[in-house]
Amino acid sequence: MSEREYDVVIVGAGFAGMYLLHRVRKLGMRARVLEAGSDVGGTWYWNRYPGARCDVESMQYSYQFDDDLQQEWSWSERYSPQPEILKYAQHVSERYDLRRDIDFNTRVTSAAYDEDSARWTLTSEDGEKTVGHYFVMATGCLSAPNWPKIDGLDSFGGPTYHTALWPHEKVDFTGQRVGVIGTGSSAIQSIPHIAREAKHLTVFQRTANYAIPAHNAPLDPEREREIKAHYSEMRARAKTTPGGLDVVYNQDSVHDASSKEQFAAFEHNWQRGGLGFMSAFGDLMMEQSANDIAANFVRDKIRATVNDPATAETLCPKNIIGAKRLCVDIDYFQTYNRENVELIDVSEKPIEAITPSGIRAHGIEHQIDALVIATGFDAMTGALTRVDIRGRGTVPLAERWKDGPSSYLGLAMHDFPNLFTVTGPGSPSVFSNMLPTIEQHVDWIADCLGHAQKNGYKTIEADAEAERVWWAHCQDLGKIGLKTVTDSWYVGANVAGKARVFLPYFGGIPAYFKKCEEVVENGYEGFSFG
Ligand code: NA7
Repeated sequence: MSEREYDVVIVGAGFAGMYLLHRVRKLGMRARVLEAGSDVGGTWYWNRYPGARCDVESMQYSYQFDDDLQQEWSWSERYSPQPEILKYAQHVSERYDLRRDIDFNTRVTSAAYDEDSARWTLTSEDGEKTVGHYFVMATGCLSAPNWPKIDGLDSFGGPTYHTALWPHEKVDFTGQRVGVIGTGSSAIQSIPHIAREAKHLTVFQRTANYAIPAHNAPLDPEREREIKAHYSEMRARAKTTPGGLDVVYNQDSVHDASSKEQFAAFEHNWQRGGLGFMSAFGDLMMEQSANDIAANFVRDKIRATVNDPATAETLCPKNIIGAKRLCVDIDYFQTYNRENVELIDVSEKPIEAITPSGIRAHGIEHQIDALVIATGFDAMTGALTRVDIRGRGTVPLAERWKDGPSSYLGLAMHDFPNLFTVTGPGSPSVFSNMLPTIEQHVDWIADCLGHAQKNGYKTIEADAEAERVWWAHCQDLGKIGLKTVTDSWYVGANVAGKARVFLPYFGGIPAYFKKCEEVVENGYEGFSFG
């Protein structure tokens, strides 16, 4: 076993880890990235299920730190598919020669802080130790797969695929009877593809989901030229919106519009497609009666698409629209018009068991040859708590967070000196266009390391009081409006036994970015340097 020492050790070679490596190199620091996968790409490396693609338009879901990079890269579609985003990540790693500082196939299992040397020692699965003065978890918000607790899951005789751990080679469902558990974004993207191949597809739905059409298409070269000619303006506009997307948000109340105007606004957003649907009015997430109008519009669209009225009703979500992350679909609801697709509602009675040859629900065993688990992630905290991280004292992070996490700005925690989290709980992260938000966090962390380097500091740590106040603020923001009314992974409700706590920051990108800037302007307010 070798002991390797670096200025910065980064866990994860997704978009966050790659950019951070690039930034800290520029500070003249020695850095090492430890990555569980065999290549770069993070979420786009693991989520290879059929139909996987970004739900943010690719011209916006891309790096902006280097204008040459954003000018030279061309996306082929409005919403790029996973293989193309992975190719982009690989291109970036080559363009900036990143791979030479990345250890692949290296899953970190523990990290311990030594107060005397002010250093972290990370241990990977094979026992190798890596020491870093600074330690950054760039492990993503949606990266720890969530397996459902269903009796007999291990007894299934055929192949089982989790959407977040999809094989690298093509999975061919031709002629097979396939069962899909879950109807979140991953299922909604993959179901139309699986249905086209499979002999029979049975979908087990616990909660119906809202999906807005992507209206995906090849990227119009004229539009690409236009965006590239004014790229920085578009990026700047996006930073003025709550979700960091270049979408015009109407602040008016839906109640001030006539029925005709309401319909026109929703129809406009429906035809444009994508995540910006809720930008039609300003109060859709604030009160139930406003939300109902948007929800009914989408339910009517589902009823108009799905031929069988009973299936259409089962597919109509009953909960608040927007409280769970909206899905962006391509032919999802249309898929239920196929003869070979069957929908089983398990909302009232859960799936009873998985057997060696099928899935049993409502006393009926549905025979399948292949099982697809599309049950999502232990979001925002799972990737952090699954590593045994011990800061000052011996209490592991997972233990400390058993009643819910806490963090200062989603960037750092008291008692964990020299540790940073990229897009950690308490930051806008999943409420925003992730790539620009990742860049903002990485820039902040790299600038902070540069500040410590310039001033000869050895330790950086969030103050307990600053963390307490910030976290309380995040929880207060979560109580505004309808965001936390529905069970969702935003509040940890999708993982059995997970504390119900509002995980992201809900104050919007402009307020968050401003706060991060003010912290720096005020001499890194809320942080102590040693
Ligand atoms: P999601 O959105 O968490 O969806 C998981 C789905 O799996 C959801 O429909 C769950 O129902 C369902 N689920 C979970 N456990 C069970 C059991 N035991 N039985 C039946 N159904 C179950 O994960 P995705 O991977 O689709 O998407 C995650 C994010 O990635 C997405 O928001 C995008 O931002 C990208 P539930 O709703 O919990 O009742």
